[in-house]
Amino acid sequence: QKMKVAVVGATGLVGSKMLQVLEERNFPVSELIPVASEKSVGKQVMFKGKPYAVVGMEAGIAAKPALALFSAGGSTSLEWAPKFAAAGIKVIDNSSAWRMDPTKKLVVPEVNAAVLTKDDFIIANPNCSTIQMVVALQPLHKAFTIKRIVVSTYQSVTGTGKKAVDQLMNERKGVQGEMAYKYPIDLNVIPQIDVFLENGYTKEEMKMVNETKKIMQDDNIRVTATTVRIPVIGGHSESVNIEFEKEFELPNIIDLLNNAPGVVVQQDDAAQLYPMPLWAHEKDEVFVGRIRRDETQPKTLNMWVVSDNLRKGAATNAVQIAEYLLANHLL
Ligand code: 2RA
Repeated sequence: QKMKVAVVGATGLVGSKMLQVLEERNFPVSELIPVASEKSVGKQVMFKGKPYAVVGMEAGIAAKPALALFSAGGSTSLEWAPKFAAAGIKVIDNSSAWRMDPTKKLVVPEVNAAVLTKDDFIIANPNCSTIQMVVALQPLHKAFTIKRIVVSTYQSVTGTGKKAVDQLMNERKGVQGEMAYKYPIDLNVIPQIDVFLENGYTKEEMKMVNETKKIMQDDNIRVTATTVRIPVIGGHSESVNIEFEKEFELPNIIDLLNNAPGVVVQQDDAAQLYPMPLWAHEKDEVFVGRIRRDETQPKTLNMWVVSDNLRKGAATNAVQIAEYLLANHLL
């Protein structure tokens, strides 16, 4: 049955990607309610070939959608997600506001959709760099029990938003425009994503540490992360080193990944085949390659994981959660 769906933050990079994915996956939308901050009210967004006027938060609630997909920042979500939920509207939120709240579910459908119940009215979409990693790790954790993860990321500027893409494109053209970052990003890498914390890690790094344990439902998994911004737009890449409790055989690892939901293995050294953002852009899968034993210690594996951070890292994962709710009569 079709339903009214609100997209809160409809004019942002993730918001517009959610519109695109809702349309591509033919989610049963009877009417779209694009919601944004006052400054965007009145703007128009296109959905299924029809223009829709952007409305404010109150009007978004008054329209009584069944579902609201949020990508409007943490403070807006903290203030408005509870108001949408109180009106009986199911919220799937892309911000970090609710992810580590013990009363809220943090969901990657391929990993832990089963935690969802009819009582969940604010559901958190994990951080993009966490989503792609746990999709690849889940089948391996089930088979060999992960002890420790060392991950370094190479993250697309689209993760920051439109201003960062504009900064990169301006720099490539030799144009001085508004800066999204403290430093130039073209011909550079910036080893800082989000703010620094007391322990010397950034918020982005601690998101990977904490969210991974919650999604995979195993506090024994030790994670250490270094997250880096690079001048790329197609998606996030990650170098992942995993130490398991149990010994593995490489062909078994590759077989498990080949059969894992949402994963595509790209592994053929002779053909120089491996995942790249160039190929992952605008796709929904998590691409895994460079799969090889860490020869410095037993029960340890290296692999390379690439995915489009605006899609599986955000919009597609959120819509897949909505599809799961619908299929299981939770919406
Ligand atoms: C980033 N993962 O890439 C964060 C938020 N999208 O900036």
